[in-house]
Amino acid sequence: MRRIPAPQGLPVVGNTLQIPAHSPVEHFVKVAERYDEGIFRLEVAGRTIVLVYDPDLVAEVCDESRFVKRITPPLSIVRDFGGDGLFTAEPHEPVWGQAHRILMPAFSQRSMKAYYPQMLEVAEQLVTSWAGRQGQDLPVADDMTRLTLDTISLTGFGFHFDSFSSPELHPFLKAMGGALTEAMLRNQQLPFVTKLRRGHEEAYRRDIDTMRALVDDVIRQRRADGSGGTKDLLGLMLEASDPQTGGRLSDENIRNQVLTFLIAGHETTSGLLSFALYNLLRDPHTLARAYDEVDRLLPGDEPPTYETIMKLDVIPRILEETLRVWSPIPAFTVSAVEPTTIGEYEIEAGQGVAVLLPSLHRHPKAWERPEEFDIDRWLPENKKAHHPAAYKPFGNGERACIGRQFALTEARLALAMILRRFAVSDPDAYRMKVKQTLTLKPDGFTLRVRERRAHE
Ligand code: MNH
Repeated sequence: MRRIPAPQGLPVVGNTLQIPAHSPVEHFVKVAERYDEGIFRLEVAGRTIVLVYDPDLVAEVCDESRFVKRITPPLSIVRDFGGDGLFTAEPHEPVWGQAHRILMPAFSQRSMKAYYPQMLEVAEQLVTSWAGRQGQDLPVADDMTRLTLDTISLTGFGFHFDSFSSPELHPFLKAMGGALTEAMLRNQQLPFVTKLRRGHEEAYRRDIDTMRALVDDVIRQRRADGSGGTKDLLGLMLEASDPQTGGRLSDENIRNQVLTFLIAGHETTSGLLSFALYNLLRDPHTLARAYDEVDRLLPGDEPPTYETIMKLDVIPRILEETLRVWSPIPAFTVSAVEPTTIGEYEIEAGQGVAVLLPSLHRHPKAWERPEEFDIDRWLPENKKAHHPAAYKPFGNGERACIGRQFALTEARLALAMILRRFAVSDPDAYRMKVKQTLTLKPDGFTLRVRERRAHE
């Protein structure tokens, strides 16, 4: 057995004070570069966390008979607003299984086809908005957020944010950003510090109230419309029962699920699209291949059909490679069910182990030329060569992302609509600056567009 390497900390506070409050992941990735072992340990805010990024060790912690998701920090903090929604429910809470079984059908490939008209409606609002702002600096992450928030709320709940009709982002987003950032900060704070920050506590509670008020509007509006039988997420939650137990979701749980989907259903896809555009601007050859693909598959001005979007090949590989080099969720955590070992390291029962995705996704044992953006890694003949545990942007096992197909369908469509209509450029040559609010996004990234073809 070997000791898990650990950077030197201070008495009592351990490594807590070494972690920069607003960029913890960037720090963890730097620490990871010092340890070829692919694993290290930190003492943060009175807890021990183990981080892994060697693909063989990750394969072991992805063994669901030995490691399960538990609601530990930061998720136990996110639970202040996510409640017992899917993302922040404990595996043993019956409501997790019930909601999972009720909602799974809403995320099948067939459901994606049903959502497609609304996905298209919002994507068209994006390109219309950009067509009217040619030559201006467009705030990429903000506009991708408008797109993805409007898409999940319209397809999931029949609710219109109409984000493209306003120059300001919806107050829901400011509240969400505030709450997610506070959860990230608290994750690294000694508990007495959290108690001392009274003003932050008040702002945090206000942000949560703002988000809950919106959720209540969404549900109230559906009940007022009386649209019984609607098969969207909210319709299923209000009417379907669990095929296994026959149980229904409580009103309180439905509120938690709606808030969970409003957040989880847009925040990460927005990051994915922003990073994808960043990667394309840095890689003219791949950008040219993407233009070529949309010109071939989507000639003319007619709205693309779902079937055509499913035929894309270059664009989905751009998305897969983007999720490798810039995973919007930079880590997920599982806990040991019993005392166990991974590789030559002992792990105690209950010990949380975080899979550090940026380091895993660039691990030299699993990836050739790891720093290079190369979409051909994702050609079917090359894909098989990857280490099976070296790519986990959507998490693992039964607690993996339920919205994966949703995100990828929406992102394919948005990129295709953007690239078929616009030549994109960033004359200011943006340099990547990652902003972390639990999830990652490029901070201050703008681009410019001009129409590629003459439109009537
Ligand atoms: Mn998503 C869980 C990444 C898009 C809804 N998501 C997860 C996890 C990761 C993840 C990682 C696992 C977290 C953990 O183990 O603690 N999700 C993504 C990424 C994208 C994404 C990278 C986009 C790109 N997610 C979406 C979309 C939706 C969604 C879109 C909804 C429409 N995700 C969820 C839900 C869970 C989840 C709900 C929790 C699932 C569960 O535990 O049952």
